[in-house]
Amino acid sequence: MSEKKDLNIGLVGYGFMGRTHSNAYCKVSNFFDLEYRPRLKAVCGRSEDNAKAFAAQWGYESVETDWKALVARDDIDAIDICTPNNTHAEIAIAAAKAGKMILCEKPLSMNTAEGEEMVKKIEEAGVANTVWYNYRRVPAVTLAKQLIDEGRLGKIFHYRANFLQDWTISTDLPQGGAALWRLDVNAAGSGVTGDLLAHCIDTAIWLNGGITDVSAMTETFIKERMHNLTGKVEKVGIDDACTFMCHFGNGSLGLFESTRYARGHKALYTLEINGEHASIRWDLHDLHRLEYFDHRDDSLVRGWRSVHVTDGDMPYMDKWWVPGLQIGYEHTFVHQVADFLEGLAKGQPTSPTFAEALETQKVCDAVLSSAASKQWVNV
Ligand code: SOE
Repeated sequence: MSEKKDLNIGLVGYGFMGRTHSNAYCKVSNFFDLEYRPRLKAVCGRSEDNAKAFAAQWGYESVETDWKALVARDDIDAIDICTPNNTHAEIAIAAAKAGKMILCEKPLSMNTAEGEEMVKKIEEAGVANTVWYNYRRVPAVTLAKQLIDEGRLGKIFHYRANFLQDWTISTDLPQGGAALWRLDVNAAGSGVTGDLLAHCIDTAIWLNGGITDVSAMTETFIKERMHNLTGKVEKVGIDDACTFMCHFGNGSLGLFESTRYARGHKALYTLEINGEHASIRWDLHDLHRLEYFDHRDDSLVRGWRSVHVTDGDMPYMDKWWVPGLQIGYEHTFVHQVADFLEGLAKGQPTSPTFAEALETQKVCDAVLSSAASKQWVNV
C-alpha cells in the first residue's frame, strides 16, 4: 500500500495513558501497512507549559489548553480521551456532536446511566469509536480467544481472574489531583472495580460471553486521606479491594479479585479458564506466554504446555520481529490503533466499541450495588 491518508489525532490529557497512546500512534505505521496513518495534530492539557513539553517530546504539531477548542477544530479527525473518568462523558458527547471519531480510555464512564447517554449520542452521530481495553490485544490473550472460539476447551466451567497491585497501602498517600485522581471517587467513580476489574471483566466477556448476575464484597481499608485539591483530610469513597463471584450466560462460574493492597504485586493480572477438554491460563508478568493443558493429549506426556507466543502465525506477531523474540505492554496499544485504522478502512467497528464497553460498565455497577446491598444482583 503506498498512498496513506492522514488521520489527524487530537489527544486530551498527557499523563500515563497519553504516553501509551502517543507511542502507539508513533509506531503503528512503521509496523502495519494500513491505508490510514495517524498524524499527531494537537495535544490538549490545562497547563500550557506541560502541553508544550509533551508536544515537543512526542511530536505533536500544536497545543490547546481547552478541550472545547480542540473539539471545535476542523483539522482534527479523532479525539482521544486520556483524562480522568469524570470527564469522559462530556468530552465524548461534544466530540460526537462535532462529528469526530472517538478513542476513549477505560472505563467508559462513571456509571451505567452516564455510559448509556454516551452510547446514545455516539450512535446518533454515527462516528467511529473504541474504548482502550488494551489487554485483549496481548497476542497470548488474543490467541486464547482463538482457541476458545475454535472449541478446543469444550464446554467452559470456570473463569477466574485477578488484578493485584500494592501502591496505595501507605496512609500518607493523598487522594485527588494529578496521578492520584484514581483515589478520588468524584474523579474515578469507583476504585479497583472501575480501574482494574473493568479490564478483567472486559476480557472475560470477550472470551467467555456475558455475565448474568454477581455477588460481591468490597473494602476500603484506609477510610480518610488528605485531599490534594482541598488540602483537607476527607473520607475515601473508593473501593480499595473487591472480590466477586458471578454466573456467565453459558452456565460457567466466575471468580474475580482485585486489590491495591496485595504487597509485592505491582500489576499482576492473571486469568484461568477451565473447560471440559482443556484449560488455559495467562499472567501479565509473563505476557508472551499462554499456558495450555489438554486432557486429550497422550497421558504419558500430558501436562501444562507453556506456549511462547512469538511465531509469525500467532496473533499480531507477523508484524514484529522474528520467532522467539518478544513484545510487551506498549504493543497492545499499537495493536488497538492498528485495528482501529483497519476498521476505518473497511468501514467496520473496532471492538470494544462504546456499546460493548457499556456491558462492562453494567457489570461494574452490579458489583458495587451487590457489595453495598450484600445481595446477588442481576446485570
Ligand atoms: C492503575 O495503576 C493502572 O494504571 C490502570 O489505570 C491501568 O488501566 C492498568 O492497565 C494498570 O494499572
